[in-house]
Amino acid sequence: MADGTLVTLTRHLIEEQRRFPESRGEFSNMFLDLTLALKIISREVMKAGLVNILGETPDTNIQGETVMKLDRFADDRIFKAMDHGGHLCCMASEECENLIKIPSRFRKGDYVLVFDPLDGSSNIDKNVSIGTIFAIFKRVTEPGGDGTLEDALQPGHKQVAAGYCIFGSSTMLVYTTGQGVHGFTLDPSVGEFLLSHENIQCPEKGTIYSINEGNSLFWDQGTKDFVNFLKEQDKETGRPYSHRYIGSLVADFHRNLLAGGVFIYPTDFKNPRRPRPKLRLLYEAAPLAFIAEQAGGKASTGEKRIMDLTPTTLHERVPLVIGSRWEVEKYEEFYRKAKAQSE
Ligand code: P6P
Repeated sequence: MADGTLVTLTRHLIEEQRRFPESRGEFSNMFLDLTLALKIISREVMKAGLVNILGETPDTNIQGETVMKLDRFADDRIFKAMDHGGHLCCMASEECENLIKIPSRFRKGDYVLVFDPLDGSSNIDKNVSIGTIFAIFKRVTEPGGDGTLEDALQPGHKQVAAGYCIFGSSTMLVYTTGQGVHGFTLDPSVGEFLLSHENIQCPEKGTIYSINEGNSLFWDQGTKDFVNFLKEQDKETGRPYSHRYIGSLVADFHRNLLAGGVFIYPTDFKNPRRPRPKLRLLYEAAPLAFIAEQAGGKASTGEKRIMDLTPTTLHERVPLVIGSRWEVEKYEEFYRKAKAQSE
């Protein structure tokens, strides 16, 4: 922190818990179990080039993507850290086609964890920043038994917590429980996440846009119009914007959260008969949307608020426009105008 005070994540969770006198500490214990997995994943990611954990497995996941060894490692570490604490009734992972049951020998709890264990797989063996994304819900079915899809398929505004852990020049956990957004940087020498970014605020407006320009032929008209607008010269609105695109959602989102700007992954019309968004609603768009809104930003499909969408399947994909309020609202203007003109 700015004044040099050392605040660990454990201390921060205890302080947060004090806001809820009726709290039994379930959430805090569950969250600390998750951070143990994140520390172990960080250790392996940071030395990945030195041990035989890079490269691909012979498997492909539900998304049809090749499962990288580190993907599988991260998925396995999170499962083993979270399956026995008695806090969860079920889990869902990008790496698993179906809902993940809590082993019958363990107590079923009141929470649901959904996660992308290591997003940015294609960058893993190129030493580019990658990250874990997660969201936590309260179960909606009767307590005690196994969780069901009903417990996992909840709209973003029902999230009780959301966050990501970025494995880059440092390992940083950024999370919200609806009381603002806070960043903790891992000090590997003591194995503690230390508060480094208290109450993160996303700038109202930035000067960066992040999108895969290589797909521009396949964008909808609204996206094309908006990106062309950002490339025009206009001193008053700081245009033309700078283009920054890492191809790792957590890294692109994190930079824009701190510096301001907008990340866009629109629906891809490469096959006009099968328009295809790429990013997943439940464990990518919605958790980051919770963080963006808590930091004063916005997250939209172009016409709908991400946090209002209820997934119909675990791996449902959505178009995502997320970041500073000014840019997201401007994108929505262009998107709606182009859609109206096409109807
Ligand atoms: P493209 C990584 O595979 C990922 O899911 C996100 O992390 C990233 O934002 C996006 O895909 C990159 O996709 O099509 O631009 O390579």
